[in-house]
Amino acid sequence: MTRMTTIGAAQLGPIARTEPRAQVVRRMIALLDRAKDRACKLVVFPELALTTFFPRWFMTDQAEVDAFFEREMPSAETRPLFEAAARHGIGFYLGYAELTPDGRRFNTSILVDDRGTIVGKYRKVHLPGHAEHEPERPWQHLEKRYFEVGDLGFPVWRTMGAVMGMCICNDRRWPETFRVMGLQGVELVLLGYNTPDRNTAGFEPNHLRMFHNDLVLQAGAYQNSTWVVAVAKAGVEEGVGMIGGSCIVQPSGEIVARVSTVGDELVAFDCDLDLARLGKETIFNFARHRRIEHYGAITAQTGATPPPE
Ligand code: CDV
Repeated sequence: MTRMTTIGAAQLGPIARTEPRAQVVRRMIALLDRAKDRACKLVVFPELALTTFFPRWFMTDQAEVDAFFEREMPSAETRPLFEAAARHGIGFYLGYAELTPDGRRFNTSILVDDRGTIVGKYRKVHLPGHAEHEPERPWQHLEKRYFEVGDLGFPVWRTMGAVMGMCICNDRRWPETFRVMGLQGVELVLLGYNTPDRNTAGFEPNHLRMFHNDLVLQAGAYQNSTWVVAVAKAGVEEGVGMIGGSCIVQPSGEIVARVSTVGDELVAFDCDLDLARLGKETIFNFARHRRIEHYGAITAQTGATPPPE
C-alpha cells in the first residue's frame, strides 16, 4: 500500500503595502477552494504571506513596523482561513510575522492540521540581509533588524500521515537545515519564500536566482531523501521583482510540479510519501554511512578558517 497524499503549492502574487489582510485571506481561501477541487490534503502558502514583504523598507517608527506583525494566531482576520481549511479537511503551512506577548519578533511559520489545529511552529533561523539602513541598495533587506533569530530549532512533527518539517526562505540555502530534519526522519519539508529576482549586494546574472533556488531545493530533497514543497510570493511587489518558481520536489531530487505564472496559482501533485524510503534505506542510510567523527567543525565553528598562507 502506498502512502499517497495530494499536496498543493499555493503561490501568491504581489501583495501591495496597503492591501488589507482580509483581502489577502480572501485570495488564500480562493486557492484553498481550488485545492479542494484538486483533492489536496495539505496546502503550502509563502513566507510572510499575510502582508507585503515589509523588510524591504527602513522604518524607525516601531508602531509602523508592528503593523505588519500578528499578535495572535488565528486572529479575527485570519480565522476565516482556518475555518475554510478545516471545512475542506485541508491542512496548511502559513508564514507570518509573529509578535509574542512578551514583545519578541520572529519570522514564523505554522503547520495547521486538517481539523484546523496548530500542530507545529517554526521560527526562521537563517535571517539574511542587514540590520542598518544601506542607502546604496535600491531596496533594503532588513530581516536582521526586524526579527530575532528563531529559538525553536528545526523540529519535525508526525501529523496527517507523514513526518513533516518546516523552514523559511533563506534557510533552504543551508544544508544544515535539511540535514537536521533529515536526522529526525523527515519525509516532507514545507517552506515559503520571498526572493527578489536580483542580487542587490553585488553583481550576479539574474538567471542565477532561479538556478540557486532549484539547486538547493533539489539538493536538500535528494541528500535527505525527502519531499520538498517550496512556495513563493511572486511577481512585481512594490516595484521589486520576486522570482516565483514555486515547485514540488520528490525525494530523488527531481522537480515534479511547477507553477507557470508569477501570480496567485495553485499546483497540486500526488505525492507518494513512501518514495522517501529508498534513499533513506540505501545511499542516504544515515545510521550506516554517516561519519560524525569527521563532522565536528559543522557545530564547532561558524566562519571558515583556511590554513595559514
Ligand atoms: N526572504 C529571504 O530570506 N530572502 C533571501 C534573499 C534576500 C536572498 C533568500 O534567501 O531568498
